[in-house]
Amino acid sequence: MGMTESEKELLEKIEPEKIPDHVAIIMDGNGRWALERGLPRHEGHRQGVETVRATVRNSSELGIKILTLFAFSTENWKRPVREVNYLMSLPEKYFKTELPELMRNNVQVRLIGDRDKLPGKVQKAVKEGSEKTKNNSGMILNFALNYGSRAEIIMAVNRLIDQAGCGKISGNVNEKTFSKYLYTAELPDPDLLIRTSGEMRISNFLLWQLAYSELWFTDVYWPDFSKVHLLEAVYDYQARKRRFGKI
Ligand code: V0D
Repeated sequence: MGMTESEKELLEKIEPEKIPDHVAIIMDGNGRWALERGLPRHEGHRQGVETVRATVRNSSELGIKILTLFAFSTENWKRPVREVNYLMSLPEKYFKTELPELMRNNVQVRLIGDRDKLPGKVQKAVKEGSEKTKNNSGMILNFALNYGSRAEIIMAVNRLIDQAGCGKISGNVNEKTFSKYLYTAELPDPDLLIRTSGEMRISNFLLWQLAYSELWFTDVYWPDFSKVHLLEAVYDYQARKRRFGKI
């Protein structure tokens, strides 16, 4: 594929050996994108899936090792039933069209969040998608579905209490042992968090894991987030690391 001039310029400035290992993204602004165009909200989500496809491809090409996408929060159940139903059709649709490319690009799909409360068809789609890709050794694509960070921390505490109750934990709990009880157990913390659509909040996403992450915000709505924005975020991340290194 051809590159735009701005993509080329950014790529020349990016240091390939210092790509962030783990990038997390809050994909916000599908609804606002649709509203501005006089389209129904689901059109924004449909376009949002296209941006997911492109971002997965671009991240994998750049050498990002883990991409975590916030697809559905525990708060999102409060949206209109019709919208929630539409969103719940997306994982199955995603794998129908994307599985061949995920396999070609050696991408492994995983899920973080409370899967038990998701509709059966979503659980089935996610289970099949992660099983089919489980032996892929390239980028890990982590979808946060029905995810809330405080609930995750409470779940971890309760699992710790259980383990302690049957004598499986000896001594004190430290940060390292605690983090093993989170959904992100075997993953390193994100190096970079991206949030689209102008909101500058964390919104109950990876509260524990983002403790030391660089945060990058853009006004661009998720459906308009493109390769040039990903490159900008990575370039800014590297510039911050360079400045930090000099002190
Ligand atoms: C809507 C923008 C992919 C954010 C992207 C169920 C909100 C498009 C998935 C997906 C959603 C999830 C799991 C999986 C495979 C694909 C997805 C939801 C929403 C909520 F294993 N996009 N996407 N899931 N949107």
